[in-house]
Amino acid sequence: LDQQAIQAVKELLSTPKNILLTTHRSPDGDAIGSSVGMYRVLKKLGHTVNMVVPDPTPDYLKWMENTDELVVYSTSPERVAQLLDEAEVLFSLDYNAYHRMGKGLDELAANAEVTRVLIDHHQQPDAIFDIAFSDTTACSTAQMVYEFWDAVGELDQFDAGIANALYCGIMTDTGSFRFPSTTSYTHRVIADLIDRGAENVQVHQAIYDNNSFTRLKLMGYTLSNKLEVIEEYNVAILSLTQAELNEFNYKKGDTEGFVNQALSIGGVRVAIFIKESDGIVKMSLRSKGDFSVNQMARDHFNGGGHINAAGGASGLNMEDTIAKVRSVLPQYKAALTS
Ligand SMILES: [Mn+2]
Repeated sequence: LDQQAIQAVKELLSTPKNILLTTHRSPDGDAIGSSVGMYRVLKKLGHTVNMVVPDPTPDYLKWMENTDELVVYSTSPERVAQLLDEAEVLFSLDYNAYHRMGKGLDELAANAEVTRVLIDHHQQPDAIFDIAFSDTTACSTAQMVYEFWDAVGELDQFDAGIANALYCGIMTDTGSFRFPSTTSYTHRVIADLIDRGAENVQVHQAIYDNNSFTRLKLMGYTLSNKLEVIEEYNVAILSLTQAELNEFNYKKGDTEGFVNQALSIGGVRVAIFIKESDGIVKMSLRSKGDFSVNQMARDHFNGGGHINAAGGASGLNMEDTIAKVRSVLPQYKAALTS
């Protein structure tokens, strides 16, 4: 991490501050894990701390400490505006541009009179931050939060609640330590988190052995009826309409991981999951090896992310989105079939 930025943050946190922690829309394990990890350390250091999420935390993450204290912008916009008004320091965790928090909250954040601190691993951070920790090689923001407190010299503040939260962030963003971003350093961080109280078995169970019956039925339906492999390009496509989601009593988070099932097919380089939800067609893109779905999402689907994992939205309906995916594949034929 940038030593100058570490010095600046040490100076900033040397007196008690009113701190607001924020993360991206549709928060995942890394977003919530990083928030909870930061929250608990900062509280122990004597700061006034609040956590804001743009929309509700999915149920599968609610076992984490302090998740009942997350203030949800979509249900409590006035409370969030008040917190932003009172805050002296605004942390952006696991996202690097305010528009990732969605409409309304992005403007509130941009207009707040605060010191802006970034801890994030996504590509191309906005230039709005006063103190920025941006590392696109990091497997997760949670790993960067560990690195941050190590550099600040406060790892001794870590307890089981912090260790579990950061363990969850690293585990979920690395697909359980299997994506290329997983390094020996990641494993050293994980080992230290276990030494500091992370309950690795329980965290795995809480995330992966916690399916609802309807989610498994939806997964079965999707894999049986809505999975298509375009062999010419080594691409797999999955799709679900709002009507299909309704039929299976869809709850937020239920389709988490579906795209990885498609990517697990031997020979498939790219998997794309297209989901219609709240009138918007959203996409999750995943790849194996060095094919950049970040680039594909940026080029064609108003999105982005990482080399092997990205998101986007087409602005079209389901049928046209699938047609658009098919129409852009020839541009990538060399990279998809080499
Ligand atoms: Mn992340």
